Amino acid sequence: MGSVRAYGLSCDHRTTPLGVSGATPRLSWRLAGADPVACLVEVDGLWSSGELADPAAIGVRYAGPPLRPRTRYDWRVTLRAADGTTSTARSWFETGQDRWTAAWIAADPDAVEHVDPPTDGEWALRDHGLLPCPQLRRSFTIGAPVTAARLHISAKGLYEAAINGTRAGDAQLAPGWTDYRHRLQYQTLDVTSLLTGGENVLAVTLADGWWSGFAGFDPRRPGYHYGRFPELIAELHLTFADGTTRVVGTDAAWRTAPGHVRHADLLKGECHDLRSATPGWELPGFDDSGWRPVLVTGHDHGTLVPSPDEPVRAVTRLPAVTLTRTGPDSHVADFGQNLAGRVRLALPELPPGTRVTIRHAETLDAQGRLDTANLRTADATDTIVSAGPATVFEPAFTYHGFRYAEITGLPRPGDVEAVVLHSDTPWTGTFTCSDPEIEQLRRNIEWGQRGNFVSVPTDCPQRDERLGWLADAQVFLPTACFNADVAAFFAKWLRDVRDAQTPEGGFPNVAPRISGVAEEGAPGWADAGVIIPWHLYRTYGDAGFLDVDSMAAWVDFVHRNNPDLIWRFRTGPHYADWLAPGPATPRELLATAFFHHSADLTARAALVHGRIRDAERLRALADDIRDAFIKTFVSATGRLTGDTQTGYLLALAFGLLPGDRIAPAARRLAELVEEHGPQTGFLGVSLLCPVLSAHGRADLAHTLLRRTAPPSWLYQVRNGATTIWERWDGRGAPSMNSFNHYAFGSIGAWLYGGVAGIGQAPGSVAYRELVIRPLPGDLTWARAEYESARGRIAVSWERRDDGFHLDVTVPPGATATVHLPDGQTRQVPSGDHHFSTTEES
Ligand code: RAM
Repeated sequence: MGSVRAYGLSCDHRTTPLGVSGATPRLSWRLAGADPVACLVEVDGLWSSGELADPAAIGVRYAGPPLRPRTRYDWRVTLRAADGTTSTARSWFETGQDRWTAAWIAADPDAVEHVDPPTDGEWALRDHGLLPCPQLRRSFTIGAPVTAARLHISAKGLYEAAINGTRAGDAQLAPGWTDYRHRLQYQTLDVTSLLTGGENVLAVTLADGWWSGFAGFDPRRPGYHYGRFPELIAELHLTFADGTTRVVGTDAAWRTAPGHVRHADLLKGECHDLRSATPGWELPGFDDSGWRPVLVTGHDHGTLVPSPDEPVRAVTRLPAVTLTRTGPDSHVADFGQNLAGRVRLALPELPPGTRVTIRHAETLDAQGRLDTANLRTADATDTIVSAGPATVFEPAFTYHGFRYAEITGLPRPGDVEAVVLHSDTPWTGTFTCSDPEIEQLRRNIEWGQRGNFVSVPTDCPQRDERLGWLADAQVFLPTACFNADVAAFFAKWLRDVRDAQTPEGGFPNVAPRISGVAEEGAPGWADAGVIIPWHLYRTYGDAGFLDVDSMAAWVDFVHRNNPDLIWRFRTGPHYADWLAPGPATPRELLATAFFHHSADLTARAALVHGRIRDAERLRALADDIRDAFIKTFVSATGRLTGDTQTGYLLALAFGLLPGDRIAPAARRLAELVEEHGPQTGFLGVSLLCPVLSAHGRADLAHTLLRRTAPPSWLYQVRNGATTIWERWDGRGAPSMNSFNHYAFGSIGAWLYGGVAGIGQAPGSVAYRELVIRPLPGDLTWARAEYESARGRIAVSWERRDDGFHLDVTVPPGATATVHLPDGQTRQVPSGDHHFSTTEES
């Protein structure tokens, strides 16, 4: 008994979003307190859900009359508890633009001159064809009080906008990366407080970004993936006190000139020459008569969509832990943490023209110098040329993956900080335990997530790659979902994945699609187009993640090309079990296991949407694939062709084995693990500990977790890792040896789900039916807290002399089956529960 309360209200998985699109946004909330007995959702003055059939629901789709564009809607959720008390929680969302009128504008790239001749490296990057970043400005006059102002803005490239000299919004690397041929995101910003009476100035700097800069590793094609130069579109919608409105949009009246940002590129780095600055250009009163008119490049608005995710933000800053002199005017800063972001550097007063260079690296060589061999062609070099006065330098349109930075050109650097950038997904999980090395491993995993969730889930943040590889994301997703609320982040990226789906139904290897990467998806990579939506649905309870047509198109594509149900053809570049240190898992076995898994999950997804006929067809297909798998790869005694760890892991995890061969296969897996340690690559690794523990070998899973010899997780920790390495042992050709690649960090989910024991029953979504099964191994205590889609889940256990003690918090509307280490099972309702047992079995 007691009151109940909704909190964490969100619309389409974001808190108070501006720019919601679609006719039926999803409204959701978390629950605290007692179980609700009634629930009502109202969008003020427009729609009431009526009492929901499920009083403990945590989300509902708006189903009222059409929403108007650019309008704020207040909404609330009212809950009643069994004791009759009610509570109401309120939030709002604002709808996006419906009809753009503004023009696309740009600085004419052919009119941009390099005013300074190249010197010894100052413009070294000119060789790459990088041009100065255009500044664009528009002055306008406001005669009456403004009550609301919204800036809708996007760029082909990157933009940073200011109104009257104050930055509009706090997004970095906006508008973010999508396949710009299909979709270009715009942001909507509340800029009411930035406007004044009289003259106002909207000022924007553009950079190449993913649009026309270097991205990925295609050596044949330096940049220009989507276009040749950056362009801007913006509409400032002003509402005046008398109810009238006015739009100031991008048009031919804008003026442009290059400024102090001489080039900016995601991979190459950024150069500021402060001698070329145009002071006051963002403010009223600036004389822009010497600036050029902009080029109007078009009026195409067809690809513009509101941003559905949290932007990349400069989330935190880390001061240099040490600053070591390496030469008369050079120093190496160590930030103590491998991260993605950039260096912010205080510069003293200097002779004008003094050039200061910042290079970045993940590691140092034996002499304490930067080791940049693994960056490949990513120069990751930022340059500042002083105009004289002291200043603070921070690049705006690039980011690097680094722990160390070498600063050259200063006898003594001022304050040096690393600015950490990532998609600002709200953190939801914490895990601590009695082994400090495992805690360090968990921090490394979390930092891997920070460094690689930068607009898209990337493989790595440092070298000339940083692509949205599907398998990396797929295996890491369960970990990511515990660490943070990644619903909006992945809702956005799944659109990139679907944009990249071929007319034949094929999912890609990377999304957004980009030249230089084999387009046809490999087993385990392309299947992420099915696996990820399914896991998001189960985690967040939003069936909107399940695009059954897209998922089924993938399964049917593989089927069409492999009618005998063994996936041999159209396997793309077949990356197999990428970077597995052990014997190779037979490719057809691995591929067919994923074929089955995709068919199986798509059948379930069809059922969720009530598409019974599709579900039955896909279920029958999944069953047939399983039969073919068994016939082709499974011996009568449960041996698999190839006899590899990943083979057994896939077969056991995806339910591919007949009942009588499950135990022998699990035993064989355990033997292989005991004998060799982990031998999996990217596809097998996320399943290792979960599958071992699901088959009675939690002890062995713990042994793996705490193993320190290579290959192992703690080998990395013992060798000073602060993120997860691309290779188990961190050794390999430098061109393929990233120190911030999260795939092997997929063990993170097992810390929450295995060691702490937070799980859900097979048919449960959004943690409605919790299964709490702590696996203590030989740890003495562990604690996990998880802000799930339903509400707070917490598990804390401790071994003491008098036995095993467990505290569990079950969110409202949920139940839990608690498995104690002594073999006992308890069923409990929502609330806080304590269990003690004297012995363990
Ligand atoms: C590598 C990427 C990625 C992996 C693919 C197959 O270059 O770094 O992690 O998924 O190749």
